[in-house]
Amino acid sequence: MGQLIDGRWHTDKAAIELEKGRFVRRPSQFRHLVEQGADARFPAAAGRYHLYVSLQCPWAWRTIVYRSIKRLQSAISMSVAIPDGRHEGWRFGNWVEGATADHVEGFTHLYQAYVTSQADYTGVVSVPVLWDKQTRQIVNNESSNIIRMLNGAFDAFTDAKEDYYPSELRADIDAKNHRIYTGLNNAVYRAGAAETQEAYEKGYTAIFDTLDWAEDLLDRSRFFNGDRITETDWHFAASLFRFDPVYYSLFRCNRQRLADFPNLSNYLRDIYQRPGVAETVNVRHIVLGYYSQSWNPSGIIPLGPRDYQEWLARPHDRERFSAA
Ligand SMILES: N[C@@H](CCC(=O)N[C@@H](CS)C(=O)NCC(=O)O)C(=O)O
Repeated sequence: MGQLIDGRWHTDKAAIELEKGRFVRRPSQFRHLVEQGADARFPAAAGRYHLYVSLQCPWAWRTIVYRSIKRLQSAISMSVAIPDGRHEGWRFGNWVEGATADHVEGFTHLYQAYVTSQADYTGVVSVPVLWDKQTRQIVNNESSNIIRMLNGAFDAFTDAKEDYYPSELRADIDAKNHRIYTGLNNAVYRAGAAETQEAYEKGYTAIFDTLDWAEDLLDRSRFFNGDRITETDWHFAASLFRFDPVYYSLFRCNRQRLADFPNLSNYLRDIYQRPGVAETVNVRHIVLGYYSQSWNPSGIIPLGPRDYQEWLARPHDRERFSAA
């Protein structure tokens, strides 16, 4: 993984997100908001915005799944990056099934979007990116912001108006999101990218404490915040879908598989089987994308797991709770 320094791409495996062997995520730098109302700097509109994503990436997946469940595919276009080693950063093209060329700007590399937005940009070139086609700039490259916009700002352009961040649950959602971010979403990288035993063990312990907590909570409730699916569930599911295919093995999160947790297994199937979700989960891109990076020096790509998506499609027991 390289980076941009003053708008120029550097291929070296600069340890930009490592400090003394610990993985430290850098904050996203583009944080504008798309809002309703014609006088907004970035007004919600159909056909104006574009998503640059990867099917591998759990952060990008949040935005992919929101675009799908909110049925915004015709309002917001999308380019899917190649899941490869990223010596040149994320690239676009259609030589891997499921990836796409960039039909909007014709970018071959994601860093072109960053440099077009800010000529002297320095930092990580990450997906997801929400791009404004009209002013040709990045609106926002922080998934937690982007899904809040997709949740509400584009409601005039869809008939799928379900609110995943309802005002009465916001305090609960924010608190659980924080726990899930530190104990799972980001902790898997703390385990997987660690360069010291101690840093790895801290990540591993946080992960399994969080999964044990979730397994217990989901024994009493269909979703994290009751019978209604909320943003927290989308944050959580992003990591769960990647757990057995990648985190268990490549990131050494191997106390047990996700499949060994009965509630988490059934919960994940419940989410996978909701309309609009299955088509956003591409296990081949997940395996290819993680295993082709420097975390796996041999570059050998595992063939498994076998029948993972069939496993996700099996019947679940979550209807023992009320409403979906
Ligand atoms: N805070 C960002 C994190 C996004 C992120 O870390 N994306 C990774 C992929 S999973 C990335 O694109 N890293 C740069 C690279 O791999 O070249 C968000 O949630 O949107």
